[in-house]
Amino acid sequence: MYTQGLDTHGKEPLPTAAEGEARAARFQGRIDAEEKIEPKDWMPEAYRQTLIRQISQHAHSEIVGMLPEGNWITRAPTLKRKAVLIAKVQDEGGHGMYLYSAAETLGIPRAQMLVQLLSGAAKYSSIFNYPTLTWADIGAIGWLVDGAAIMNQIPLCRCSYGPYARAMVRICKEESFHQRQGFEIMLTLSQGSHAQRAMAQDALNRWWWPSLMMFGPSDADSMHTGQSMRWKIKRFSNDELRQRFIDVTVPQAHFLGLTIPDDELHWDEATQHYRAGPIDWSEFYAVLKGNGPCNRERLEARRRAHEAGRWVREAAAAHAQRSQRAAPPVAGVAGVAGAAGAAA
Ligand code: BYC
Repeated sequence: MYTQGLDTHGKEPLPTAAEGEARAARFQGRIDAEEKIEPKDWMPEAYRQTLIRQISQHAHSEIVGMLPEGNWITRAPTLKRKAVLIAKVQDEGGHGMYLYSAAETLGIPRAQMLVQLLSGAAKYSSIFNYPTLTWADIGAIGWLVDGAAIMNQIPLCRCSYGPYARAMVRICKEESFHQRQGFEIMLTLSQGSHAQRAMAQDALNRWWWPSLMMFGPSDADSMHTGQSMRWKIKRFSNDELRQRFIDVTVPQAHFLGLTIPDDELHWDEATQHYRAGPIDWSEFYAVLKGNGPCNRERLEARRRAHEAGRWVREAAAAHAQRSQRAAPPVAGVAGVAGAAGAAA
């Protein structure tokens, strides 16, 4: 439904330099006035490409993010935990679908985004290249990873691009529930046996620093933040959001009776913030280059899934073609039968 009207993209007559400048100024004026940019509106090519990059990376993250948690569906400790985990992983799949749809409104087909993911050309969040070794990791992912995701994504509900902003509203509601279920797993473990408390602490030890890295490089090294903030795609810088996350999460760790694995972490009375020790950025960049603990495994799992789904795609395409041939033409409504077949 989103893609209608995009067929004119790239076919407009070239404007003169003065017209181009005026158009760019009008566009920035709309952004400054907090108007939403919609798919049929004119937008600078760099704005379109920035959104395609960010939204498709975000979609890939949701889909790859299903893997670490999916690993524990068969081993969840109770039927209730299993049902909740299945629902959560399914939600992540849904988030990926909304986000691919939002990216498609910018003129890139979903198949092309998938090729970028499966070839290793596209990025997805660094966090999903870490393994889920124990059940406590499922709690830590909900509490920390979804907690970090919410901190980063609530401001995206006010992103200047309409389809992305609207997709984020529902995603954030679901992420909030995910965060609470993760915290509740950690609460249960931290109030349990000695072994359960140790498992919760071990998960926090392993997920804390990668969760801080999720927010992206420090502001000094973030190449896209300045322009993305001027375009109101991003509302806050990576470091601002990371600091907010630290400030809300440290008291939660105290409540759980767990220790944040950072000897330098302290409360700074003057600024009223918790101050964390330095992040090991060499680990972050190694993961981005494909050398994290699970990068190869994650891409391999996605490639296998894509290959296993080939027959479904082929069957759906064949069915759509056959329905189009078989359906009697409806006067004045060309293509309806084909569209219905494709949707079936
Ligand atoms: N991992 O200039 P910067 C979820 C890249 S889904 C990998 O600061 P930007 C969840 C960045 O792409 C979580 N790469 O970039 C799902 C850029 O490289 P390129 C995903 C990262 O775009 C299931 C370069 O580093 N959330 O939470 O201004 C279950 C320089 O960075 C990372 C989103 O995608 C990273 N962590 O800011 C549970 C939210 N960080 O593209 C939970 C939407 C940076 O030039 N995305 N890079 O090759 C954003 O808000 C922004 O894109 C980022 C990065 C804050 C991530």
